[in-house]
Amino acid sequence: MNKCSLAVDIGASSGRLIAGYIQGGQLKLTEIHRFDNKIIKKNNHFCWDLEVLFLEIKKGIHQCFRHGFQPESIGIDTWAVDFVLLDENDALLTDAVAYRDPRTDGMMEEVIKIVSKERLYLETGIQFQKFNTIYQLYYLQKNRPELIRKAKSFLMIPDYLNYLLTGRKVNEYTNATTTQLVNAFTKNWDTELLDQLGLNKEMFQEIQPPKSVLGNLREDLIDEFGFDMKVLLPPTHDTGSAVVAVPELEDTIYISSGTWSLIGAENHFPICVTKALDYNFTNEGGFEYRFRFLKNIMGLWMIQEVKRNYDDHYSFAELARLANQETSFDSKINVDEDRFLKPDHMIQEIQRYCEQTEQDVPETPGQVAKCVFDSLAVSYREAIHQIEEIYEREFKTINVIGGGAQNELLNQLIADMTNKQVAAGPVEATSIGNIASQLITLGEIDGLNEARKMIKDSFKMKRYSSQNKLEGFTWQ
Ligand code: LFR
Repeated sequence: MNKCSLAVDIGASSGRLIAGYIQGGQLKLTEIHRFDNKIIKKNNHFCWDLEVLFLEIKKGIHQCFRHGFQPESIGIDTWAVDFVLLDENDALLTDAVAYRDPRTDGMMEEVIKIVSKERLYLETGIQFQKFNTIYQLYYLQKNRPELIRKAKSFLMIPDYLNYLLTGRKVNEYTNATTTQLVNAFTKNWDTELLDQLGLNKEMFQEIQPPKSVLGNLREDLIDEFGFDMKVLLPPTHDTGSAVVAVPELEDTIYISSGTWSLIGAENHFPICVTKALDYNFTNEGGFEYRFRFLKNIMGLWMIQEVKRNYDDHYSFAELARLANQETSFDSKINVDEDRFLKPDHMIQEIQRYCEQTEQDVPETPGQVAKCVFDSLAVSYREAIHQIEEIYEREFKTINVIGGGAQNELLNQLIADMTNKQVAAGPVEATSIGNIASQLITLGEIDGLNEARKMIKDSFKMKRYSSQNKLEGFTWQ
């Protein structure tokens, strides 16, 4: 049996368990298990199915032996902001309501009447997104105050899955920062803010940073799997893990490209200036207390929904190919409007937008896809301008990481629109960052710089520029 560290990486549309290990000075990956993650309707809300997700994690752990691995450690990351509340017997008080649920409509506006936008931003450094945990909790406080009163534990999704694995309850730091309730300077719960909102402080757990050892598996799980392993904390926010795996940060803006496109740079301190607030940039907590200064752009969610609206009749690769043929179609949408967060029908919403803005309405799948890709690239370009304005300098390269790095059409569009070099990869950045963080914790990699060097050495990157255009495009 080979030793490995196991990354559990669950995104909004799929999850995977990946075994990672070092061989000949390089980081190697073996995919153990992959599964779908779907939003379900429960008690009138869009929710995540945590029971199914935990079963899939267990299924993956069982499959390790079949792949010749005995994991030494495991680390979980997922999307951010969502949570569950537990009562005094550690029973669930709430469903895991998904951040795209409209329950938070209007909540941000109410919260900023109590606490000013400036105060919120200056202390937390976090962007204003209507789905942030703070607005979800405020919704509960307003509509189901008894739940907040009864709650003894507030756990974010990876915290809860970690609790199921170990029986230990903590709030991991990188994910906790996305609540907009953590002070960016003390790196702890902003208790003054909790008081102002009247939130029950007791339910928040101790914040623990990545590289913490959470503990061992629960006894019943050791019996079930036939082995024990260490449960470690990587950055449990997927974007936090992904940015650990950005191989080139010098003069580079990264785009973590998945359901969302997260575009930004890494800093050793939060940038909470007025301009950053105006442009709605966030300062999310990262590995070793670095900060991700970035902006959320609607991302591949748009094309995932388009594909779903066509009843999955076209693959992503086909949609990219068809888009590439529509050379003269030129309508663009503002991808960052809330109307695209969870429209009833994405294609119709895009069409309506074009109609309302008096542009040609996309009719064919190629036109719809072209409109989405072009509009995403325009939004990236604008965010890059804003970053350069705030930093008062230019960045040379854009490093696209994550699943979206496989979208060659979009990579080329980014190069063309920005006139910058685009480096694409690694594709499994989130799992790689998760594993690298575990290997640092276990003492097998000597810190973040070493990890990034090893990652650069171990995974191929593909380069794009506006001068050297590709002929055909692929997108797996
Ligand atoms: C990406 C991501 C983003 C976060 C969004 C909602 O998967 O984690 O970083 O803003 O999902 O949680």
